Amino acid sequence: MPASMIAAIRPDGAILNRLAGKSPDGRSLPFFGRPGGNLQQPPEVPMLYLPRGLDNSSGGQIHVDSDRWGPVKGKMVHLSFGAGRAFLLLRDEFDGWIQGAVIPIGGEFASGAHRGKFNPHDGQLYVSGMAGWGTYTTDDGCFQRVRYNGDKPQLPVGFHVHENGIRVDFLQPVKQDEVADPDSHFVQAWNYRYSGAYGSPEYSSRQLGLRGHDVLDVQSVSVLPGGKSLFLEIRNLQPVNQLHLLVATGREQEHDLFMSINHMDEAFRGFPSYQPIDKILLPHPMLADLARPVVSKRNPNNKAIADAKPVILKAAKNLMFDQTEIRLPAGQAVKLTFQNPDSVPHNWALLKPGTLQKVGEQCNRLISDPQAAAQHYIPSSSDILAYTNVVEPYAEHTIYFRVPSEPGRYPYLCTFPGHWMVMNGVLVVE
Ligand SMILES: [Cu+2]
Repeated sequence: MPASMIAAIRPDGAILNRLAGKSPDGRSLPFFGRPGGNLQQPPEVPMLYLPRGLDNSSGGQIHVDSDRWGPVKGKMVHLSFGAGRAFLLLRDEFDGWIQGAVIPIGGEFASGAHRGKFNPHDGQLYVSGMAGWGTYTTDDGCFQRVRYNGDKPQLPVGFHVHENGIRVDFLQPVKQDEVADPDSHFVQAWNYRYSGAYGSPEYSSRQLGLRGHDVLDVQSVSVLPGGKSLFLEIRNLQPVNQLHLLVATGREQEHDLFMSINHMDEAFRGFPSYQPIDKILLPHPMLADLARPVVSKRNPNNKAIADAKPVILKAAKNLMFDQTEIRLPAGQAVKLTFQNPDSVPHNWALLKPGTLQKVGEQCNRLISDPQAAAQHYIPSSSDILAYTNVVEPYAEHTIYFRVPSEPGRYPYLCTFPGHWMVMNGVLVVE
């Protein structure tokens, strides 16, 4: 996954956000992962991606079904495990597509926010959290309440994407003279790269391969009849993985919305300065990424050694190897087959004695390296003696190597970022 994401699955089985048209049998389950093996068709597009700076690791979502939270009843709350924050989650669904937007809610949790539930007694939200790897929060655990204090805040509570701009619906009325200046709002867009890699840099949506964000001009802003919705005319809007909309509804009243633009409704005409525009709609950015060839570095351990002793090692559940200790005689030629029956990719690398911590930390830093996938997530280090490729779910890879001639305890690990702390073991050379 290029970034944290929220995917939508309808309870009636209808599949949303399908890039590939109808599935061959018309009813297969939605699939959001990287296609491999015989799954050649593009996966479904997530409802929305979340910028890494906002939520590097997601917790869960909660339907707001409490009357005490009246103004936002019927919406959803999204929790971030990594950032210990909460967001209001809005949805825009039409034509078999759905896209989401999150709005940061104030306050922070003491630990990585995981699960929330509305308490029927006081109608408020209670959140439990814990820490582990990859959270910026401070405490080992937390149990905290998010209370609606009865204020009437100004908040975005809905949105709809058109080819020529975005309608944003607010809780309270907005005044035309307070929103009319296009320069008081800000819109930027960027894409992620959808690939076999874990995480993606942020790329320009206009210039292929260039890193960075694109600022989009706002041509006009109009308050719509009813007084609570405004339309931001953005003529060069295109499907993008991430759009950041900063809407100002008054002095010191700015609202950040982070959304994905998966699908656009036809041009909106219901505002005074409407002008028809002629533009070519770009394809969804994921389609371009799926067409990109993947070039991998050749693994030096692929070369067969005659009379090598076969050894089979498997990935187990919960980021473990099925064997945490393997014993082999010094100098033995080995044919190691690493099998991955797990649902996430893994690999195996053998290290020099005493280097597990050092190499493990290098592995975790690979998360920000766009070339890491092509190098099988193997950091460049002279402490690595042999390694398998990253093995996709339900696949395997066989390598050949010679057991070191020096007896000792040689650690092995999975170098996929975040796995090594538990996914390790030791080769005892006798
Ligand atoms: Cu792993």
